[in-house]
Amino acid sequence: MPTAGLLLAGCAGPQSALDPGGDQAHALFSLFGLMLWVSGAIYAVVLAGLGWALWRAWRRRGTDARRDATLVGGVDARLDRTLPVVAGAIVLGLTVLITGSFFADRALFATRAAPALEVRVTGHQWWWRVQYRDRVSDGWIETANELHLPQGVTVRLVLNSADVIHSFWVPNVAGKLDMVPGRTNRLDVTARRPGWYRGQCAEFCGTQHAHMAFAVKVEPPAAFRAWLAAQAAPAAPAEGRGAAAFQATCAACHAIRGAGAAGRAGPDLTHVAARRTLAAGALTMTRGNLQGWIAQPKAIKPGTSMPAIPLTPADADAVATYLATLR
Ligand code: HEC
Ligand SMILES: [Cu+2]
Repeated sequence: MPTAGLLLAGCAGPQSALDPGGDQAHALFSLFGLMLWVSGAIYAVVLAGLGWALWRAWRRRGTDARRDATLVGGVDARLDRTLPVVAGAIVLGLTVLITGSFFADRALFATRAAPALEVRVTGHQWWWRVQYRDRVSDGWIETANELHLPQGVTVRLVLNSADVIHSFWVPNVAGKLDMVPGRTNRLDVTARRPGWYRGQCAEFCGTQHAHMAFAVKVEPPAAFRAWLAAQAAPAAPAEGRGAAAFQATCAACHAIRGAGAAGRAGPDLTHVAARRTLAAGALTMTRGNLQGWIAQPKAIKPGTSMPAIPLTPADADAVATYLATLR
């Protein structure tokens, strides 16, 4: 069965609704299974009926021409008998599907109490602003393009858009939900299986839509708390050539908490080097890719709102070195 194995291999992986790692994804996966079996059974019955009719016609070819001719105009008594069976089968099939979809929907919106953790995710062309509610300060801890979820905890994602319609989708964890400008949508997710997953904008939002992804990490609550505490901490005080060049040319758009940079037009860079990917999943996070991105963002994401900033080679090098220390 190597072929079947190969085909099924496409179902697993970090971005697959057929490899559920959370409660909501499980509910959708079960519904998918139910629909597949019911439709598969209907398909098999219809094909069998067709085969049977063709076989009968073939067996009787030429013998019963007169009787068949009367059938064309009139209604055969047998049709009267089969019609209720067919109608009953359709009603039964639809009832099973509607019931399944009703319970899947209930499972998706099962949380009644406000979940323990609230995370704001805002879609931008073409990146994600991610903010965790800080219960100590009642403020928000900001990061970008990466979402961490504590395993087994229900998290409420509060979804918004800053420009056009985007859609939030981490297939292994939950179904997708649109992010609509001027409207707040809520998605409760309960991730169960630790690991790295991939989220993706699921609504065409402009030229770089395909480069609007994000990394998702599901981890045990203790590891999650440690990560969040690290994100909440400010960066080390900025000094040196790289930090100075950053202040002069990048701070208008980017924030680095603790280093006096508070721009809001682009992603928060306080702990940028701790992220797994760069520029919303377009590149892996390495010092070399940081430098490449800063030198020519539009070569990597044509149309991106991050401009190419003419820096001297020494400054470009120093800025990349500085950003790579922001862990
Ligand atoms: C006009 C505003 C603007 C300026 C100035 C600007 N950026 Fe950006 N930057 C952005 C935007 C917007 C993005 C998101 C782009 C995307 O992913 O499509 C971004 C993305 C980034 C990222 C990727 C962040 C991540 O989460 O992956 C880095 C790193 C970065 N910029 C560094 C810099 C540096 C260094 C400078 C100065 C040399 C700079 N930027 C100047 C707007 C700006
Ligand atoms: Cu999009």
